[in-house]
Amino acid sequence: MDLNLKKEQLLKSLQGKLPSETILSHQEDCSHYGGDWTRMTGDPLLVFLPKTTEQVSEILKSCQKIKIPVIPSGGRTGLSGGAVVTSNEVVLNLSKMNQISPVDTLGRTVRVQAGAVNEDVHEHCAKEGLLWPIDLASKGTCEIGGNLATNAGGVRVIRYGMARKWVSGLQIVTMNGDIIELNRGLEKNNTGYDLIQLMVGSEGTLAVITEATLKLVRLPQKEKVLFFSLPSLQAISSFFESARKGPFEILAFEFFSQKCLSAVENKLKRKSKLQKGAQFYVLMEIELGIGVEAEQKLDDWLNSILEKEFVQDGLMAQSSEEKKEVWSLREGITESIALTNEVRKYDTSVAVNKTVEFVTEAEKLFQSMNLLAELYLFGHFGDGSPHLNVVRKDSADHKTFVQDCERFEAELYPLIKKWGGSASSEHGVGLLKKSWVEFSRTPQELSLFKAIKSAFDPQGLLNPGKIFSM
Ligand code: 2HG
Ligand code: ZN
Repeated sequence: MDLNLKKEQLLKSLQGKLPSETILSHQEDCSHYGGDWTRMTGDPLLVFLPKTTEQVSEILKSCQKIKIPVIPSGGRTGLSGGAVVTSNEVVLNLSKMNQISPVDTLGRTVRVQAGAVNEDVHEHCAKEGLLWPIDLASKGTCEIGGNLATNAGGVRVIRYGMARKWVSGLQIVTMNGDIIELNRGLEKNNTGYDLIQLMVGSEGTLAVITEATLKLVRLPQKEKVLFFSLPSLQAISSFFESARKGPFEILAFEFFSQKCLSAVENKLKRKSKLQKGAQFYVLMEIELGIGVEAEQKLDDWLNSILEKEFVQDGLMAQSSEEKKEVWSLREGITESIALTNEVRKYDTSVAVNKTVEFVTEAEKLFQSMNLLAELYLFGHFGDGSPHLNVVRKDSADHKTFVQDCERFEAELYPLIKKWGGSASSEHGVGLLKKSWVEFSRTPQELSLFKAIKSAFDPQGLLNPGKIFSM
């Protein structure tokens, strides 16, 4: 059926069921919702901005009846193209569903709508001394629905794990319009399959998440932010080994190369406060016990560390301003690199104790290929989750850059497989990592994926073509 005809039919079928402000139909309004942070974009047939779960249900029901595919989306900060429109699908954007209920301090949970912004949830819970532990560089824009649909990671995975650990209830709407409550916020419920865990990481291909009950922890009582320069990856590893045994709990252990730091410094027009630079940097955030004794133990540990040859220089942020300053050096990397030139991202993961060997081999591979591109290394060292960003050199045109990246990834993914790693540690598969899923998943797993997809969405209308093709 002709697209315009389908559009008319859909609007007719929803007449009287949705307030007019929840529907965008002009191309200029719609195109804003066609893409995400990958810069890939498409033209949506229509965009829906529902305010209630019932409206989501009506939209999905009508789309199923008329056989119109739907792309669910939220803050659209994804880096794998999971929320990108590819063939004039309808966009169902949940950003207007952003209510946050009062915190349940006894149960240590909070119920939120899918469009609640991650940072707003943090601020809301902090007033009760509580924390939803998923903290990522895009926190000011990304939304809880997307955090759960992609099983977001971020900078505190080393301490708390991924998003899937921090949810005890989900409200979902399936493609046929059914509204289903999963697990009702129970801490314990051993009655068969865990459908919440199936939803988390399904990237909007099985159902649309409309509400979530999030599990909370106490806010860390005494956080310290430390920043070090180190001469090599091996040095980071030795340092990490010592930090693991240190008199504190590690909340974040992030690394980045000198190239990344220079890009951020150029963007921020400010230098890091370390006296001595080096090939690599580590940002470590820790939680310290209460009392003078804990401070003394930290000082002793720091003095012993600064004597070791693997640390070039180090500092501890002395105020909340300084903490923010140090964090901005790490959190600003993605945006700063994007300003330098065209970028391809490789969101890799290997076992934590294999990180150095893997990154060293990947770096060697990159150098041996003499590409007209530069490699920026950074990421979540403490989780075995290094981000490899390949950036075009000015001397290469777009076409050469794409060919170079294709040559590189044809060897990088087998390397990831060799190390038993994953083609996507935390950004999801979306469109960009689709052809590499088989390097991390077996044919048996992929055929189960397809069977599960068919059970939820037999006509294949929900976020079609994402993660895998049917
Ligand atoms: C981060 O760790 C994000 O800052 C983005 O996952 C990583 O830009 C990237 O490759
Ligand atoms: Zn990351």
